[in-house]
Amino acid sequence: MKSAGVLIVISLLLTISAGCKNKQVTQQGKNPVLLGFSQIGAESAWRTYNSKSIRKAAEENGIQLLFSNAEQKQENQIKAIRSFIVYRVDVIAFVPIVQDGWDNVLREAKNAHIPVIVCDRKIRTKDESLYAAYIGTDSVEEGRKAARFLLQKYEGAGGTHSILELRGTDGSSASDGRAQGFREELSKNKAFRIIYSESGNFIRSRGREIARNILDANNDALQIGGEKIDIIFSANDGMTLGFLEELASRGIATGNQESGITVVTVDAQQEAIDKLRSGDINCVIECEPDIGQEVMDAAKKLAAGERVPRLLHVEEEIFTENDDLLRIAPRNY
Ligand code: GYE
Repeated sequence: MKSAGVLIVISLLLTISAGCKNKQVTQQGKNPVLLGFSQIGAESAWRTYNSKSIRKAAEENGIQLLFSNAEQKQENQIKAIRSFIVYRVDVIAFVPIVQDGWDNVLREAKNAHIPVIVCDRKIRTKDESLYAAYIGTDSVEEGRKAARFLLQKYEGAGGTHSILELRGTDGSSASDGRAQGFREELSKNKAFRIIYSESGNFIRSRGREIARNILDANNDALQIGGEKIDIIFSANDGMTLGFLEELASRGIATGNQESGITVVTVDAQQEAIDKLRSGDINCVIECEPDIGQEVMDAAKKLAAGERVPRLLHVEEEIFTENDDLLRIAPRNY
């Protein structure tokens, strides 16, 4: 009688947990951690590799992943997070496409006692209790690194240096942070002036389009209002590569080629490193897309009710024309 009662309770518990979460039960009979992940989309090679990293790490860590692609729309991300809450996942992780506008949905997650990991891009909120941890890059520092490279390169050069900036998605911490850090550090030398800035949304074809429009309007010269551009600072490699394609098609030199325009770019995908090696790009600021393992570590701890560090900035390098470029390990994307 006693054992029958226990059996009923056990099977009831199994039904409830299966009904609530539809979880696969592992061979050991333990429920795997169920992680809802809302990705922005696939705007760049960086992003595609970032998604790969998340999927791979989930698999390697035995984490059941609900992966949702928002196709560049915040409203889709909010919907995805709501469905994760309804599904009663153990942990929610998401890459916020922009910094603002998350409070309501994150409060819903908090009320449902589901911990949230903010990945890759940061959010802006007055209520820090709405998420457990941030894991990813330090975009402001990336912008500072780009500026520091220029301050050094042009030290004692005399004259003024005009800059064209390609921004990523406006309102995102990745783009706004880089722009902020860049200006902050660059303001130390008044010889630098940003004379043109446009958003290409982190998309390669948009980078090319921006170059095409400027060159078409200026008789194939990279100039704005009659003023020649000396430096290009681009918030990601995708836009840089698109922009450089257009310049090359019109015979305009960049990098350390004869009278080349200086190019500084962020991400460090293989194609950008190749262009650094061939001398078409002067400086590449690394941004690490491979954060899957860190996210899974945090998800497992949070699901177990443990605490995790609030802020994890991944380590990132800077590669310049002055380095021994052979030492750069092959990139994964
Ligand atoms: O630099 C860019 C991507 O959020 C840091 O987004 C990320 C940026 C990355 O699409 O290529």
